[in-house]
Amino acid sequence: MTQPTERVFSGIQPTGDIHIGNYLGAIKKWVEISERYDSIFCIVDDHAITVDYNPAKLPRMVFEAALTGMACGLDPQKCTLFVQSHVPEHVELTWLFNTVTPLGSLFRMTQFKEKSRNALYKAIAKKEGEAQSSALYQIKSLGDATVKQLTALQPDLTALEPEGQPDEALIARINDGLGGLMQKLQVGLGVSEASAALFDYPVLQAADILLYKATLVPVGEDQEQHLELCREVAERFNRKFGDVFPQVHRIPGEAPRILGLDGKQKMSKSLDNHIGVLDEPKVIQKKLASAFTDPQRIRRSDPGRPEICNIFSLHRYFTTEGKREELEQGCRAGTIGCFDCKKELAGNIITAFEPIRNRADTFRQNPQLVIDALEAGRARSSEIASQTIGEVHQLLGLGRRALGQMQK
Ligand code: AQP
Repeated sequence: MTQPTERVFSGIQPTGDIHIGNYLGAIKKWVEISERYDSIFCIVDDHAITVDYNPAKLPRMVFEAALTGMACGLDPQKCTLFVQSHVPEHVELTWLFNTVTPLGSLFRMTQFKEKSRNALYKAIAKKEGEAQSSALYQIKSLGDATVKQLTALQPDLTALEPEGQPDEALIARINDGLGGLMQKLQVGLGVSEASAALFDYPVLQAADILLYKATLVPVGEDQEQHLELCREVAERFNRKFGDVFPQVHRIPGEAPRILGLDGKQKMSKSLDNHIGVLDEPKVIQKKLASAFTDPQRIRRSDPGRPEICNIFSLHRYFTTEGKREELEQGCRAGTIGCFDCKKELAGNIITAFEPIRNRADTFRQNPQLVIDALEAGRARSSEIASQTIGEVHQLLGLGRRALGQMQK
């Protein structure tokens, strides 16, 4: 490792199979960057429990995420790899950061809106018969109540005279009314099913990064908004308590955003729309066979539009330029069908991930290699984390040392 000047931090959630979006958007860059910088990578299990999950399965998922990362090329000799919940300072710093994080900034986070919307839909879809109707009825009445609330607020808004004396009771009523409405309008109904932890997710993410005073964060494009919040938290903290935390910068991965096989949402572990980096060849072929392509192309002879086809866009990462040109021309002319295009892609993905699958098999036969790497990673991260928390406690007047130094 060359002498590091800046530190890198990034994480991945143990929420399912690590897929080609995670690999091309983040992990491939992690492997490359750990050759040049002091790099810390984390399996973020505290993040994973912000949505519905199975506690009995979580340890296995944490292990699988670490194993997959190592199979992808994360070398414990060149980087620090550990599990978030093994270093409790992440949660502690989150709480402290909560005190400088404006609620308004959190309400703007699109990932919260998306995930709470998904949670709402999942919760409704899981119910059956009367229970489902009652859930839908609840949504309807919540919507109706919101509209009524809006109407009821009108007289108070009319009564408010910007030039006159502030009326405490009137302002309190407007505040309560607008607060409730804005929450519904900004976040949507999904908020009723989402956890407070999901809402606070970006603050935990800021704590993850800043605990190690990392400046470089290799993550996918989807995380840019969370990094903006991280910068805001660092700035607000520094302004209030002292210059402790650096500014962070995103390092883009090879692919900004890989779309799922449904062609609609981003590829995600928790949505059934991904190809796992450890998927067996047969599984890859099967998943691609039913993947979404250009909807206007019904017969093989129909001229295709590669520019709007998600399968064609994936070729960019797995297929040589010459072959891509051939596929593009054939697709436009209607001489190459989606079946052939998918078959080529499946073959190339299978070949690209073969060494990763083989390394994963080796780690599976020697699981202690993974456990030992995580333990070494925990020891190193804990050391840095406790130093940062000590510094923060001192500034905030918290902890035993601060009490020992209290002013008379
Ligand atoms: N589709 C994607 N394209 C490019 N990059 C992606 N990343 C995730 N999906 C894509 C990047 O992978 C890293 C790890 O992601 P994460 O596990 O922290 O959370 P996520 O972004 O929520 O990933 P998933 O797969 O969508 O997980 P679930 O389903 O649990 O929410 C991040 O750097 C992310 O940018």
